[in-house]
Amino acid sequence: MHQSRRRFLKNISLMATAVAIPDFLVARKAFAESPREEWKISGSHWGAIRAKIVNGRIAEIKPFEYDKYPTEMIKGIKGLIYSEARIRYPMVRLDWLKNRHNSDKTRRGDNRFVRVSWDEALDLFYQELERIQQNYGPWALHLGNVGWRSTGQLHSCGNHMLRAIGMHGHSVGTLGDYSTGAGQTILPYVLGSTEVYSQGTSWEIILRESQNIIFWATDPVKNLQVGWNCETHEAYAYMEQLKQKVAAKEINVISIDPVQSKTQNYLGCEQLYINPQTDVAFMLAIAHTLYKENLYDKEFIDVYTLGFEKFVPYLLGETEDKVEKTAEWAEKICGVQADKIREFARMLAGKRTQLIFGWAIQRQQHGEQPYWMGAVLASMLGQIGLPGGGISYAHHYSSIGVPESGASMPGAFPSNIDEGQEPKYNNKDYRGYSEAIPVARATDSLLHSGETINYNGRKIRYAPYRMAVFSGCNQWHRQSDHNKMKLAFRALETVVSINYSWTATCRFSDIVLPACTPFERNDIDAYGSYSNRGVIAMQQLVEPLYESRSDFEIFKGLCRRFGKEQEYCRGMNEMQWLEKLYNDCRRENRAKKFDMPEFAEFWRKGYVLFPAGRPWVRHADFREDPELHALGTPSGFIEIFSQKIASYAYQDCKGHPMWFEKAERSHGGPKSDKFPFWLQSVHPDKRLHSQLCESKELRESYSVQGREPLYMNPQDAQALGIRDGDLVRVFNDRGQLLAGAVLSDNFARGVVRLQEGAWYSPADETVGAIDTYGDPNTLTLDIGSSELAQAVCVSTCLVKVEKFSGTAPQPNGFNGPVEVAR
Ligand SMILES: Nc1nc2c(c(=O)[nH]1)N[C@H]1C(S)=C(S)[C@@H](COP(=O)(O)OP(=O)(O)OC[C@H]3O[C@@H](n4cnc5c(=O)[nH]c(N)nc54)[C@H](O)[C@@H]3O)O[C@H]1N2
Ligand SMILES: Nc1nc2c(c(=O)[nH]1)N[C@H]1C(S)=C(S)[C@@H](COP(=O)(O)OP(=O)(O)OC[C@H]3O[C@@H](n4cnc5c(=O)[nH]c(N)nc54)[C@H](O)[C@@H]3O)O[C@H]1N2
Ligand SMILES: [Mo]
Repeated sequence: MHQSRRRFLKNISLMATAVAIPDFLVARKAFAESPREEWKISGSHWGAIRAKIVNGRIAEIKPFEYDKYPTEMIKGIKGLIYSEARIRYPMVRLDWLKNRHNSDKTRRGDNRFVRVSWDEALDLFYQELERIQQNYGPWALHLGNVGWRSTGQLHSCGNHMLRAIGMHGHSVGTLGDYSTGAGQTILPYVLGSTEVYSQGTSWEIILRESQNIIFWATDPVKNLQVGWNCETHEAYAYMEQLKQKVAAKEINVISIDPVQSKTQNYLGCEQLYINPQTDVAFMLAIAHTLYKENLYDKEFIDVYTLGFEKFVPYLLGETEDKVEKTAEWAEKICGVQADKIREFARMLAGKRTQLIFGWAIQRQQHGEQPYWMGAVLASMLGQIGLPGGGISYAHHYSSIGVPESGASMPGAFPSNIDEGQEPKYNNKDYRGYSEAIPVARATDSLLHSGETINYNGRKIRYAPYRMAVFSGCNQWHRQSDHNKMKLAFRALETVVSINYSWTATCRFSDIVLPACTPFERNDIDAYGSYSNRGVIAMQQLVEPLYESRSDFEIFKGLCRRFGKEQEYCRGMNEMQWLEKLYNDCRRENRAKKFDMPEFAEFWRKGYVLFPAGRPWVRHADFREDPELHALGTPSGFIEIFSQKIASYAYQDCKGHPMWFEKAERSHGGPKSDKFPFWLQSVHPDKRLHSQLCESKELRESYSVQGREPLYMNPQDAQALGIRDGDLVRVFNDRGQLLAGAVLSDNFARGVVRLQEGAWYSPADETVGAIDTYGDPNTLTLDIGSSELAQAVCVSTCLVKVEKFSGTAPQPNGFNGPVEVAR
């Protein structure tokens, strides 16, 4: 038994390749009516594109002509559509098909699946929903939080899952998100809004007025490549101007980062190296200097903020910890010399300074603190609400900083059930369990069912959910600590995944349904997530491949099984929905004097563009009149001290920002003697998370020996006998993976990088199995940021690195399932 199983596992990748069908055989109706050659337009997170279709197949993709700064990622689109990893048919895990919810859960992830018909697959899915609602109730079903589903307002796949399943019954939902969980929880207490998803001061104004721009843990040149809606890339025009101003020494730009980022290299600006996870210590010392040297803006503190006097004693070492937060104190933690800290503080205070934070810095333990302390620093500098001054938390995201046109954007397919309607099962009895869990605590909820945790001023009681449905996300990429997940998933009786690619999430599911890609359906989208630059048509480029269907069709089929198909789609098909969404938008815009042609004309042309909006300064209204434009905080002012947070009496997030030591921290911090490297898992340069990783052509442009690159410092590598291009094993107490070494001076000693979204490819389904491709979440720590936000802590992660010797297992993540007979 054991022997044959070993052999079976060894052959997984070979077998999967053997059943692959050449893709020219599968484009259904490819040669039917379509003309031999035509150009179509579509949109994506990576921008708008023009595609040349020849005989029903995509021959060429080029950027939309309006996009002056297209991303290289569009080179991956063809490879994504025609990838080996495409889900071809509905598939059911072998043992689950035999034994249903009593299956052997330890085998989940062994990748053995049986092909079934659409009818059988949807029947099974539906029967499971019935079983859960009838035998248990809403607490037993969990809908995985929707992630970076493809663009397109009609087919936005999460909405389809939420509406269809919501018509059947209630379930356990999620709170917050992976991106900004700590930031979006703390900032409403401090600045009165989440800030992270708000429009920011226009770049035009920043470029004109700022004397200092501090890029704090942010890499906009890398991260502006993608947008939540169809991306315009307009912000790059300002990056280009900024580069010129750096060269002409007109603006002083400094990047505070342990790594020389793509942005820093592009702008040719200065780097201020800081030890990872230590920014708060550095900030406290800056505040200490400003205070001691009388460089802070007392009037601003007086008029616009609350609680400074409760914060100062902490700064001066007059509270419990008795530690004065001097530059000398901070130097030992953050690695920036004391003199340099003081000099930096003076420089900030003397000029018009714009602080611009990224998000990775709050994806760490106590990730609430750097954002809160950033707001305190900005308050002490007194420039919040001034043109080119103050603080921003999002200028690296979706072209924030490009002014809004003011036009309305098309609405979306509804995610909720229609008013006046009821689900088939309207049971709302959660038996005392919470109706929603903080998104990053999904694994803990399974491992610690029934336990109660603190969260943002209330209690969460983990539901022992038994069934999970994932669509528009890749849970086995985004969630930390995959070995912990392997154990937790054993508590699940049934897991359903809907996707177009055979991700690790599909591999660890029981029922897998093949959606089509956004390029195989018709849709419309906003052009520009914040600029509202226009409306873009997403014309179907090719027919759905294999047996894939749009999420709309899939969930229509599910609703048919409980008599709610008509209610679900309101009796409209794809093109009728598009026309409705477009016409609703056109009507709103007519009232605002924005011209839009009739639908037919729009569809033919493929886009509408609106004129640029007016430049704008964030928080200017609050500065002008703090009473009339009070912030959304309890007091209406910037809260340096929060009575509300203090009243929660949490140990890891108190009444004002503080320095807290981390569970693991490099450069002399806890556990660094055992695991000497800080692993950062930033967002990938040539992917959107795990999307496009399946695109072979694009992947081969950055992978090393077929593995994800591990970036590291050349001296560190030399000390370990590692050369550029070597295979390395990266590991800690939580897991192990293979990666390919890339040596670069951009990385300080003690710092290594694996980009998030590398496809999780465990050698087998057992706990501890080596990841053959290099997903950092094989190694990351799965704890909550604090009792306040309970957000992800992916940046709190130490590892050890060694040169790999021996025979390396082949990367096995990209070949789809191993198809077996029933
Ligand atoms: N270590 C580490 N981990 C991280 C992060 C980090 O910085 N470090 N970042 C976190 C952050 S900020 C985020 S936002 C998350 C991202 O996590 P996710 O949003 O889960 O990541 P994606 O890879 O974009 O997954 C989207 C999935 O949806 C599928 N999909 C796309 N379009 C459709 C569709 O039309 N229909 C269906 N059914 N499926 C579709 C794609 O194929 C893909 O598998 O990762 C988090 N994880
Ligand atoms: N190309 C590309 N762009 C993207 C995405 C993508 O997948 N690919 N995803 C989008 C999404 S969903 C999100 S959430 C955003 C993510 O946006 P962010 O979270 O801001 O981006 P990251 O690239 O993870 O990290 C930004 C910088 O933070 C630095 N950093 C990390 N830890 C620390 C620290 O402790 N101190 C300091 N000072 N610096 C630190 C890193 O070295 C890196 O240069 O990006 C969006 N844009
Ligand atoms: Mo994100």
